[in-house]
Amino acid sequence: MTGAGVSAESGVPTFRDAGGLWEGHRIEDVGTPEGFTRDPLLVWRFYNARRRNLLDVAPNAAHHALANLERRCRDFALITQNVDGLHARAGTPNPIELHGNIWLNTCTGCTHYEWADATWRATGNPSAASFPDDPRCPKCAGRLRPGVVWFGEMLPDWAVRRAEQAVCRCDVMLVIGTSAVVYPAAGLAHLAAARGAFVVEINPQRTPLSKEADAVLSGKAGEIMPALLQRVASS
Ligand code: BJW
Ligand code: ZN
Repeated sequence: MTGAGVSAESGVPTFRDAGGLWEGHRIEDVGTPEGFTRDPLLVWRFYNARRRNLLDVAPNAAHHALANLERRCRDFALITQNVDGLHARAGTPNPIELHGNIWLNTCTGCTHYEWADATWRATGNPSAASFPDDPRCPKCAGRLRPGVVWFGEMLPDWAVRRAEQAVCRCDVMLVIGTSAVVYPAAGLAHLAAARGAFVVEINPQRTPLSKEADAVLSGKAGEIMPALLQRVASS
């Protein structure tokens, strides 16, 4: 399971480190449904600025190592709290995205959803991407919102179910680059430990999970994951 730290070496800010995404913003304003109802334009500007920054970043050695590890394992699941889509871009075929995907727009009035970066996907040209603030649904003219999960919202049911199933049957769980404070995602590592899995934390900082983890590899994901992959490949 990964968190924002796995994308840090790609140049994507984390949330809670210095210079993080929440800095300069109140979480209640840009990370809750109430904030969106109060000031949708502010929220759209926050997310569209993040989308524009993401156009210039690429998956790093940790994303690639995880995609490679999956190809070598009989049974492997990639659970991520990240919304940036970098695991899929690195070749992970079916990441379980617990907190949604920043490239999705979903309608607040009907069931319509669409990829915000459709032009970029179709043309491969980042400068062809345009992200209007406060876009409208083509089907019902309702307000679109970013397809992410905010505080106080339920995670997608199917994603939680897939994640729990994977965690319950796993022998080893790697917990990479997350502060392990946001639930229910953080609870998955505790569930794995309770079910007897060997839990490995990979993070330059200690977290509330560190005490419970069977091993703590203290360092950057982009350095530790390729080294770990090399050990697996040569064993
Ligand atoms: C590196 C590195 C490098 C740096 N290499 N590492 C049970 C107990 C307590 C509270 C709750 C609970 N159950 C629910 C709650 C409430 C709430 C919650 O958890 N609050 C806590 C903060 C107290 N949870 C929710 O509301 C969730 N919904 C829910 O539970 O629904 C049921 C319910 C509803 C109502 C009431 C009660 C229950 C929804 C959570 C949604 C989270 N959404 C966000 C925003 C997503 C959209 C967006 O991107 O804008 O998800 S918040 C933000 O935090 C984002 C992240 O996915 C998430 C986790 O952050 P992450 O990934 O851990 O990042 P950081 O920045 O915190 O940490 C980075 C780490 O990387 C650090 O440790 C660094 O050291 C490390 N690092 N460089 C490796 N190179
Ligand atoms: Zn609609």
